[in-house]
Amino acid sequence: MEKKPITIIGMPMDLGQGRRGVDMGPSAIRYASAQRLLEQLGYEVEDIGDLPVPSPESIQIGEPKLKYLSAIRQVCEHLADTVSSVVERKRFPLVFGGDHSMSIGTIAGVSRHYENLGLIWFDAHGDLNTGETSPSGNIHGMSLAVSLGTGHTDLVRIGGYFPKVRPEHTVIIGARELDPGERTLIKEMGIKVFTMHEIDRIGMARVMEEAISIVSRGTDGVHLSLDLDGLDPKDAPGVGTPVPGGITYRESHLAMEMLAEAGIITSAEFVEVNPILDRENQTAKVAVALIGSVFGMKIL
Ligand code: HAR
Ligand code: MN
Ligand code: MN
Ligand code: MN
Repeated sequence: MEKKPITIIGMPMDLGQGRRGVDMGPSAIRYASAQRLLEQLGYEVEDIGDLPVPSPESIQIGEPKLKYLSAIRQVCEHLADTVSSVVERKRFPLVFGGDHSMSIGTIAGVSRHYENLGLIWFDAHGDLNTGETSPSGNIHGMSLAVSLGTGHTDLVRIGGYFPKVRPEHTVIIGARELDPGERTLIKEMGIKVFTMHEIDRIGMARVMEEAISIVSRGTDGVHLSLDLDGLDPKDAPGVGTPVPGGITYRESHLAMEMLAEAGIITSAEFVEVNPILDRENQTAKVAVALIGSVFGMKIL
């Protein structure tokens, strides 16, 4: 990857799910020395701080099928504009979360600069629910559907256009917990999903070769949205919705190293780090190690 200057944005979003603490994710990732590592790798790095997010106690939850819809729309619009201005300044946007509902904003900000954005969704979950299919009403379980143009119009239209990405340019890696409505949407849209089954069966190296070829075909940029719960909870315990049987530390490193070698990633976000549920900041440290790999860190 060329050494494009990097802009770090913190998104202390916790309105998209029910567990407190994920708003401290950006601080935890910073505390694990993300910026220093990137500078050691030779990048020019600026950190523009955290965007404001209202605390859940200070606002109304609203409609139970789409909790905190109005506040999430507002903060995602703000994130979209912030990310967009980073891209305009010819810098690489690197966003620290925060729960995965924030991706609606990140992707809205990035996608307006590309004809066809590729998307890698690294996650235990599909995040392909809508208000109708969600078992929880938590918008962090809807953000991929919204980015593909499916869901509540207030979310789908963030940034003033939709869809942000097409299903044929999207891959999900690490899925192992999908709701019935998400399975239906995957079939209807024809989204390529590398579940844990495929990772076990053909190995992460082949999964990544195929994933890279799908997201680079006919695209002019690729966004990496990495939910730390894609990893096994043994390696990344500090997440709100852990699911056993996940991607190992080593497999996740290989995936990031292969993305670095391919040189295709043009923006990235690392989400769902919850330091309250973590052990000695282990999950943020894993996030920073993966950030190192995706920006070209090598053992030798
Ligand atoms: N699928 C469930 C729901 O919609 C759980 C989603 C949990 N999501 C995340 N993001 N942690 O991947 O509520
Ligand atoms: Mn997610
Ligand atoms: Mn576009
Ligand atoms: Mn998840």
